Amino acid sequence: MTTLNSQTIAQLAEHLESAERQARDVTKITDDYPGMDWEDAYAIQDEIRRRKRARGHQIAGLKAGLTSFAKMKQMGVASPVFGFVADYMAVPDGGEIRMDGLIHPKVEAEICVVTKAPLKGPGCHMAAVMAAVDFVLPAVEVIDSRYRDFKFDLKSVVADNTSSARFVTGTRMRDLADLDLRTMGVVLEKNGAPVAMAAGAAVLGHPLAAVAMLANHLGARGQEIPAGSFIMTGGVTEAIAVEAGDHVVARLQDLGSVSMRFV
Ligand code: OOG
Ligand code: MG
Repeated sequence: MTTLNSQTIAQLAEHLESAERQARDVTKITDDYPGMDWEDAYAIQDEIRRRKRARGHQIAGLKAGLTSFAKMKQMGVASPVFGFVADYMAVPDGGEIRMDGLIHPKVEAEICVVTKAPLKGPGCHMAAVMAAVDFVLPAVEVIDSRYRDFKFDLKSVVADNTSSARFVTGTRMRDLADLDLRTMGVVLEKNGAPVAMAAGAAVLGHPLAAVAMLANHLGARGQEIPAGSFIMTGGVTEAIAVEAGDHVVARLQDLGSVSMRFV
């Protein structure tokens, strides 16, 4: 049950999506609607998805966020959130990302999967996810909260589609059976220097646990993860702020590297 009426939900979606499209920050929506609940937050995100589709965009993937202890600590929150990425957010590996379309972007290295079978909760678990993974690939997500100074609470960030802005995927596909996602080392470099590092287990003990959580989250709402979905399991390390001129490389053990330049 949402607490906000559909008109308010539509107006807040317009407010947040316009802030994204115009690359300007706004105050957090819970300042004005302190009583809003999780249903409201996901309803606003759904309305943002509907607006993008109506404008001709495709949904490129699903994401879990705030799944690592580093990220939860950095943002001062205690539970994961779920969102989506759209086609126009995709940047090719080695590509340039224009700062003028963004507010205050940060980068984070992520372990991602593409599925070959649908996943449906409730009751989705690790083994079901393992059976459904087609291949594993690396990515860097560029998050760009629309909220002033990147400060938010969980409901505000869910409504803001979990800060989705850009993403860069690597081009090497690996079989899950050949990898240990828990011990997989991840190093994030900015301008040649390592700025953050961690192992896959930082993400909920195992990155695939984030996929099971996503399936269970969707299942509670009568939805599923369709076969063929690209899923980002969440930043392994804390997110690192970038500015024009920065060159970012993420190196994921056994998955290769992903790079981009901010201009
Ligand atoms: C929310 C999005 C978090 C991740 O991978 O943890 C996220 C934020 O920190 O702005 O995408
Ligand atoms: Mg992320």
